[in-house]
Amino acid sequence: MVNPARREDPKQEQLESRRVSPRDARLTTDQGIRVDDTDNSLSAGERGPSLMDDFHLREKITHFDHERIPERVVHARGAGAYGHFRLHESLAEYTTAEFLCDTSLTTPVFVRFSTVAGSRGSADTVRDVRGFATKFYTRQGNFDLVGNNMPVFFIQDGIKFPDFVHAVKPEPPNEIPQASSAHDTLWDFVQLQPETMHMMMWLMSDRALPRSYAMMQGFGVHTFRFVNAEGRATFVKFHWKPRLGTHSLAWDETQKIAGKDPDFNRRDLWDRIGDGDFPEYDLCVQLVPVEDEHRFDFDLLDPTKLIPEEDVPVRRVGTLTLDRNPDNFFAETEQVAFHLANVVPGIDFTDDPLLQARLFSYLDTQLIRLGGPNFPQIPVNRPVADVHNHHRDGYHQMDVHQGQASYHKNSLSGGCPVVGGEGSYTHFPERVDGAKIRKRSASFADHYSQATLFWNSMSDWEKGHIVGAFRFELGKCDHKHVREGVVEQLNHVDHDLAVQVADGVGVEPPQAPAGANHGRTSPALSQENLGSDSVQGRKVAILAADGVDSAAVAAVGDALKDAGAICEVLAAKDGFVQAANGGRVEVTRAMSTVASVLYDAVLVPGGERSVETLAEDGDALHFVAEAFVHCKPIGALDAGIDLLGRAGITGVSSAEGTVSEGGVVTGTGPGGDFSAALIDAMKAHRHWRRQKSHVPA
Ligand code: HDE
Repeated sequence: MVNPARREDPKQEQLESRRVSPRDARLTTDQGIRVDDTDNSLSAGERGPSLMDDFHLREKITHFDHERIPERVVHARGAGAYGHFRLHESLAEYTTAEFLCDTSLTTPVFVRFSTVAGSRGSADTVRDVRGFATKFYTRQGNFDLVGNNMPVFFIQDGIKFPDFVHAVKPEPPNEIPQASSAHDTLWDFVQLQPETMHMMMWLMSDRALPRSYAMMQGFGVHTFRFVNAEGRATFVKFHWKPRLGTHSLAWDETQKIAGKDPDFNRRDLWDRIGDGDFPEYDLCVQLVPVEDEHRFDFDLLDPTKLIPEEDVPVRRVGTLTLDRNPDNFFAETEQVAFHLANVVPGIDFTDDPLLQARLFSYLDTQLIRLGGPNFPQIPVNRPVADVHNHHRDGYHQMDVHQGQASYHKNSLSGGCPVVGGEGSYTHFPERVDGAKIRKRSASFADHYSQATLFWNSMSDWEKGHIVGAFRFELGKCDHKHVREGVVEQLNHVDHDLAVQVADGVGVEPPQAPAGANHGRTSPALSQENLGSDSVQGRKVAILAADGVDSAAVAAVGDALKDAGAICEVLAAKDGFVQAANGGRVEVTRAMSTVASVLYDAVLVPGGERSVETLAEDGDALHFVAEAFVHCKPIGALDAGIDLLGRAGITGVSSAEGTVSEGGVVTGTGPGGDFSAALIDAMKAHRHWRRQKSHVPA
């Protein structure tokens, strides 16, 4: 479904000529010859051997044999969508990039979200960094912003990337564990490479467990350089801020979803776009004048550091809207080729050594993955800007280049294509001087201050989740010296953190802090401060059985839908349930096909017979109890309140009217109050302070 508000989209127009529909078509070979039978091979007699004459059989099998291409060495698992970017505030003062200067322009984009460590078929909800790669099809050529959902990285220098990736990937002897950092090699790497500590804090936080790609921030990570029309440079960090707020899943929940619906995030993105609930993000920039390059207590070129938003404000300059699902996963999402070096005039690089190595890697990797140098001609990768040069031939050349001359300078093609002129890319003439050395800059030496800043900025519940994550991951490490080494590193971040982790993983807690905690915080880092006022796209399960109060289902359901939530009625069987008033309530899904972990909130409507039936049903009891343990909003009306007690949830109010406490909303009668209170509880997304509960689920 395309956003009807979009009038024209040059990228979609370009793709249209490449789209192939089977409608009204006849089955043919690749040569266009109509096929009379595709179910039986040509053979010599009914039980005789197959014949080489069967060109259709040979072609069909051969193509099948060659269907696979190598998966991405990292970020193999992903999901993509098209959309558009609208600029609200011109940045012409800082950059000549037209799509960031002209507020009348709408720029088509393709975005691919991904996990990093797992294989193509791995589950979506693993603890991992998420890729957030955006290809802007600008009129000046493609600009790729190949970012992540965390603002820093594990290493400072690209030469360590193969080491890091080998450590985090499944271990060589048995290829275990899949898509998980909870194993010895990763933590061995970490304990010996303290520059990882800041990123490990992010990875152990809830940022590694996004509820939805639509509820996740994005970051360009490196410091880039804007260059304006006068040639003046400004350092820039790119951010994406989701309109729906930044929300996460519970760790226990992510593990269960990995079994119940391994495509959870991919499906969520697909469904949102299909339903017209388009994910939106604000593009934001942090701008640092070149004169201020050395004013920070860290190096701007160090990708393990962020610029606290309290120090340099984040300016919202435009909005990205994802509004079209791809037609074909392989053709588009798998074949899309991002490259950090795809920049347009006005955007340039810096000497960040991680960035520099990436400038090499992305082109190189596409050559093996996509099989040759013509991958920019694959429809999803093609710019909307004209492409003319003297690159020729190679595997899968799609263009038919005319003319005698494929060299510059030429007179035989009239000197064309002409080099230079207005709008040409000019590299920033940075002055460089230095001896060839292999040495990390002293300005990159502090590995702990920002890890401490992150820890200090967390709310109590976030700290609890981080400690739990470290205990889980280290608890999976067989080597005690690896656990000890990590605890020692954590002691440089924060003593209390190190002690708590040590306590959980059988390691002697450090006696004294390795250094004093600087006590600084950055409130912008805490998810406590990153909510939104919207329940758009949140999924609510309504539990029902025969005898359910259909008026309550309708009234609360309508209020939730009006607020943008999605309601699904779940019952023991598909079809419908009989309502208390004799009518019918349609069942969306049988409870056995889903689970509470696939929903954001639960509603138990009244109706005594319905509640009695649910109370006898282990699936229903578990559903409610588990939602409670995962700190989800729960609404219960009239007799429905009893089900909470039967599920082991104690201390629930049975007072008249609507009562909302810690995300549990009870009501007698489905008045407007109840729906409003439930929606309010849902805005908080999760009631994490509830986590000390002893409900067994
Ligand atoms: Fe990547 N990275 N990376 N990376 N990266 C790839 O390119 C690499 C880094 C990121 O959806 C690969 O086409 C090196 C940082 C994303 O298709 C590969 C280094 C950040 C994606 C590669 C880094 C990223 C990739 C694998 C250290 C966040 C998925 C397949 C020098 C700012 C793009 C491919 C997509 C993919 C190399 C570090 C983000 C091998 C060598 C830092 C989102 O080229």
